[in-house]
This record gives sequence, C-alpha cells and structure tokens, in this order.
Amino acid sequence: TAVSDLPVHRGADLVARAAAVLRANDTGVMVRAAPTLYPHQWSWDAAFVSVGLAHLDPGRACAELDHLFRGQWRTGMLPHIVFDPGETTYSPGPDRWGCAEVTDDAPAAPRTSGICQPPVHALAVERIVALAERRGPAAVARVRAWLPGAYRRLLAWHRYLVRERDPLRTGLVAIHHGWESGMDNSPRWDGPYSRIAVLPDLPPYRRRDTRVVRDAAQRPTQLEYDRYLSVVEELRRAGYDDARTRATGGFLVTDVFASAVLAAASEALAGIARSLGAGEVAELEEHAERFRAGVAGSEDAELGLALDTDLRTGAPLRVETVAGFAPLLCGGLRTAAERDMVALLRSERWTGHPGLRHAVLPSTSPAAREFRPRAYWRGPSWPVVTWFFVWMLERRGRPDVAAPLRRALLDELAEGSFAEYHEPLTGEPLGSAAQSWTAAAALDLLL
Ligand code: 9YW
Repeated sequence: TAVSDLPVHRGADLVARAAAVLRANDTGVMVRAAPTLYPHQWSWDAAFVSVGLAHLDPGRACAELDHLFRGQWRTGMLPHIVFDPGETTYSPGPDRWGCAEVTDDAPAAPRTSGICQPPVHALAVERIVALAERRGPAAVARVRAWLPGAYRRLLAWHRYLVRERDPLRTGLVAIHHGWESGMDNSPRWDGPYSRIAVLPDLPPYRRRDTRVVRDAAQRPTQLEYDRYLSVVEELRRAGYDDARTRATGGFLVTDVFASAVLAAASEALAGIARSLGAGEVAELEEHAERFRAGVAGSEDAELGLALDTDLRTGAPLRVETVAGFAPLLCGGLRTAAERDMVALLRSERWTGHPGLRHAVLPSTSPAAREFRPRAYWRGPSWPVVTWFFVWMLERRGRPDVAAPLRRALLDELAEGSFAEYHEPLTGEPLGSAAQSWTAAAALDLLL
C-alpha cells in the first residue's frame, strides 16, 4: 500500500511507530544508529536523528548533538563514531582506532574513531531552530539558550574541513577513507581501493555486520573489508595527522557529495551566525560560495553527473551514483545545466527506471554496469538519502523536484520496518530494521 493513499490514521500510526523506534534506540544519553548492528553514535546519523527528535522533544534533540560534540577533536574534527563505553561487540571498536593513544588531538573520553563523515550538522541545527519556532515559545527558549555553544562547535568543525581537507582552496573536500563519505562500499571508491595493498601485518579482526546481517551478499566483501582496515591502520600509524595523510596516505579522493553538504551547511551556519550577531558571517558565506563552485565545476558533460576525483592519480571517478546529483543539494549550476540534471534524475537511468518499485533514488543507477540491487551502497535505495535530497531541494526552493521524491519515499517507508536500505526493484527492506535515521526521516516527512 502507498502511504499517499492511506487514511490519515495510518500515517499517524507510522509516526507513532517511528517515535517508538527512536525511544527504543535511546540509551538515555544518545540514540544508537541501529539497535544491534550499530550500537554507538555515528556522526551524520546523530544529525539526522536530532531532526527527528526535534519533532518530539527539542531539548532531547540538542542533547543528542551535545553528546556528539563531546567527542569533538581539538582540531575541530567531529569523529564519525562516538563509542558507547558499555558496548564492546562492534568492530572496529575504540581499541582498534586507538586515537587518544596516538594523538593528543583526540579526547581521552569519550572514545571515538579517527575519521569523519559528511558535515550535515549545521543543516540539522537550522532545521531544529525552525521546528522549535513552529512549536512555540518554550521550545524556542530552549533551543536559543543552546544555540551559541552549538554554533562555536560547528564553526570549529567547518574550519577544520576547510583548513585540513581543502588546503588548496579548490572548493572540494578530500576524504582519507571511503567510510568518510558515509557511503562505505560505493562503486565510487572501487578505483582508489583497487590500489590499496592489504597490510601483511594487518592485525586480525572479527566483523560484526556479517554476523548481524546474515545475507553476506548485501555487505562488503572480505577483500574490501581488509582494505578498509588497512587504511585505518595506516591512518593510526600516521597518528591521524592530516598533513601526513595528505602527503603519503594511500586513499585520497575528493568527495563531491561531502563538498555539496559543506556548501549548503556553510550557508546554514552563516544564517545561524547572523541570527546570533556573530562575526563570522562573511567567512562562512565565502565557504558556501567556494564549495558550491567546486561542486558545480565537477560536473562531467558526458555523464551529466558531478564526479569525485582520485587525488593520487588525478583521474575522475566515472561511476553513476547518487552522489553525482550533489549540485542539486547546494545549487551552483546554471539554469540550463540544472534543468538537464533534473531531467536526468527523472529519466530511465534514475527515478524513471521502469523496474523500480518506488521512484526514489537508488545509491547506484539501475542502468549502470556497477548496479547490484542488494549490495549495500552499490544499488539499494537508502531512505535517508532520498529524504536528504527532498529536504535540500525544498530548502533551495525546488519543491517541484522534491514532491515526487517525497511521495515515493513515503510509499517506500509505508512497509513500516524503518529499514536501513531497500532492494530498489522489489522494495524489500534490507540491512538493519529499526534504523534510527530512517525513523527520523519518517517523522520529518509526516509531521
Ligand atoms: C559502519 C550507521 C552507519 C552510517 C554509514 C553507513 C554504515 C557502517 O552505517 O556504516 O559499520 O560504520 O555506511 O553511512 O553512518 O548508520
């Protein structure tokens, strides 16, 4: 059944169940990304989850981000995982990362990973403020009291990215591990990873994902995983020193999606700075402009998508993934180019593909050679990703492009398990059920 065809009370039922998912995943101090598979706090998950929480309890939304901020590094980096000290089963865990053991930049507590994820946080804060305003004076007062502290954290985070991930001012964020993209085994990274040699002395490890998700075909292969952990080991041995990694790291790639996120988030942060009377408005607007231009300049004329670049070889990574629509997140294309990109999004290579169960965005084009409908970021549709595009398109004043995606996403979510991702041709829910950011997406779309 399609949610758009359902009576109102069924929508309300989905809201109640989404709220219950967030409550059940809440440890009291943070919301686990997923109940069993991901029992810690992930960075971009926390931002998305805080938007869901803002619909229920604005104070709890602020607390969720405060928990993440406690893991912030002295450099300003927000780590991709803040570990729950009571949970020891997830791998790679804090000992494997060994951050505080190798650098004073990492906090001793809480323990964190040593890499980051797409900087969606300022966009979440912008939305939390707007939702509080919808709720009334008490919510506004709560969020306003919290905002100046959150702003300083976000400013340090953005300055870190600008300083360490784009020192040459190209307007593109470089990532040091595929996990930093948030799209772990996307075919975007196959080229760069093919050159990563598995360390002969890679310490042994036990994976968690293939024990929880029984269908191994959905998850990265063993060789992929060995390479991921070899890069982690290399980063650790470099003391998580960004300059060293830029000079010698095996994996160094510009991420067009993260760059678009930084452009949009810089715009949001500039707005927050303005509302606080802070002095950094012009600096943040300049960041937005720079990264918007970098993203627009990455468009490949032949594929019609924006592409990442392998900085070790200089080669553009020519794969048709959802990240290629990055310019639609932040703007910057000329009118005709944006029109063409929207047409591509609606075409048979993407949401107009006749085999799709729902006209949402699959992680890889179903028409591409690399498409694998069950394999994690190689084809499945991720509700959080379509939600993010809907949100950014509406934010940019393109409700015409957002509306069909919004409807299709609600239809995909109506099945009610709040899955991590879906098989896009059948709609079958895959990965973890009761994934927090999927529940947050449902709340934000329905409330
Ligand atoms: C992992 C939590 C995380 C997301 C990532 C996604 C996956 C697996 O799950 O990572 O073990 O880190 O790829 O984007 O933040 O939902």
